[in-house]
Amino acid sequence: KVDYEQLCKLYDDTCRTKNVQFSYGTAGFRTLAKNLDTVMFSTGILAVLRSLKLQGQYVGVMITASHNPYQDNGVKIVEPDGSMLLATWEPYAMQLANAASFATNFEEFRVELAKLIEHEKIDLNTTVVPHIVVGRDSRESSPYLLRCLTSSMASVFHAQVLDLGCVTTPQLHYITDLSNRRKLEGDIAPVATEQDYYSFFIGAFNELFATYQLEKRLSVPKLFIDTANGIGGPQLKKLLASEDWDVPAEQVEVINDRSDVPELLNFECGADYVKTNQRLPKGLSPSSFDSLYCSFDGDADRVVFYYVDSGSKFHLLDGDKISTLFAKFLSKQLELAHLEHSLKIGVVQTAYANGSSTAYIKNTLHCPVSCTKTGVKHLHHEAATQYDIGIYFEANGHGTIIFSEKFHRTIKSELSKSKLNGDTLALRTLKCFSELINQTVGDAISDMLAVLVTLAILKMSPVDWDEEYTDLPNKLVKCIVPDRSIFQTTDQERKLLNPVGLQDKIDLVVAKYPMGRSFVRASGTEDAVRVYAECEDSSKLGQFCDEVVEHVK
Ligand code: NG1
Ligand code: ZN
Repeated sequence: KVDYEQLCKLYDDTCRTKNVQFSYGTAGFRTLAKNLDTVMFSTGILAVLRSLKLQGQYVGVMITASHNPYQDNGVKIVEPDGSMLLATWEPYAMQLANAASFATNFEEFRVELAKLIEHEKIDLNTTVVPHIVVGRDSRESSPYLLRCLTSSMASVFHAQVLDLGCVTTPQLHYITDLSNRRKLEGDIAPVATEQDYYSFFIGAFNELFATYQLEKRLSVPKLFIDTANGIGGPQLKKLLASEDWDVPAEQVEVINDRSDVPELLNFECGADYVKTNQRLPKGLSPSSFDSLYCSFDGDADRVVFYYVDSGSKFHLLDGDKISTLFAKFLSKQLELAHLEHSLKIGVVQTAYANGSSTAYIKNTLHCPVSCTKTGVKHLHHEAATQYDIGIYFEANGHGTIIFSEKFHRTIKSELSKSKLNGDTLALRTLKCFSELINQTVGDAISDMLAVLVTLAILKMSPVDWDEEYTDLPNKLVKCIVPDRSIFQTTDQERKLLNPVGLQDKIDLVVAKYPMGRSFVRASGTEDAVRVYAECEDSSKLGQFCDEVVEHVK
């Protein structure tokens, strides 16, 4: 029985931010932390309703604002299988937050809540116990926001709440999924832990080295990992401290790991900074030219790699480079296992992928490529529905690989035939590799391990990796306009429908530049329009981009 008296009290105590319009975007709710109390309160209730709707399965809730500055925070809901909140529930999240924000008293809020419960036919008088998993990144505001989020869960809705404390976003996704799988299998103590996460991924990593009888060393003398002074730092260190992790300690150095100093979060470091500015983060000077570097973002769901050549030139190995490396490696394994005709491998990109990467995948790797709209959920869906091995990455480093049910069935059955020939090595590689990947969501730690092991097996240096293809010079700029909602697109955001006539003008500009490509779309996360341009000649790129921007303004 729901205790509405208690809910009223919590509503009055918690919802201090009033008359602010909230929207649940691609990254959930995200704004200044001091304005999030009301949203946390309503999101906590929504997560419980989602769990009730799904017969009490674990629903995840993550408190994070990823690569945003330290003053921000945010929250998003995760489905029982570790994927993002079902699209049809996003409007509910918004309605409930705005109901709490604009209601003049609890009764008004309760009316809106009742409508939602009625609409989704949720039975609050059930014996089903809702289960919730919560996690937060390292932000200073998170413990308070966590209380706003969870206060009603047990006291009003009798939910069981598993608090993971500080974890990365992908850990929360992974643990939510694993807890449900165990619950489904009838495990009496289904709750998965952080420790499960470390042991599974290290296990798969070690097994791949063992499969190839490789000495357990990275293929580069040293790897520097910039953790953006976020939660990736302490979590990565737990992995490195684990008993089973036996890469020589001197090969790995974690930098920008001051998650205990709030203001340093994402400040002049991290994946977003490195990708946007195409330069080394704070705290790194190019000491050795044969080192490999990588940067996570603040909640460790993105990673980009880079190195510095002997002429001190910075080279970025971004999401496109990561997906092409995986595509090269996994296509080869499929061929070696003679499965290239029975299992379909493909790469999913957005319009922001460099044109050279797309050409390389099609023409050199002979692998299918799809393009979707920006936003991980679009890429994830395409990868999961179109391919048996669906590799997807946004250029900014967010991505993963999804292996289909058919993939697992096929590998298992082929392995059971236990042919003692060359196929077995490829089959074991494919199996272990699928276990090294966090298939619920892009994961900096898991993606990093997968890159390291791939480089080691292929005996590739960062330079070899980079030289597979050369990026076209490219530029991404933000343009502030009076109303970004008028910018409507088609063809996976590659063409504008509105404002009428603008696309024709852009096409005329593009035609002037060899290998030119440019597109314009409204950002989903910022009040701005983004203009992307790439062309063959780097000395003309600035002018090219400016010309498009002039038409947009
Ligand atoms: P918007 O603001 O819609 O361009 C940005 C990133 C996306 C994605 C989302 C979610 C670019 C150009 N856009 O989206 O790739 O990561 O944020 O955080 O990097
Ligand atoms: Zn992130």
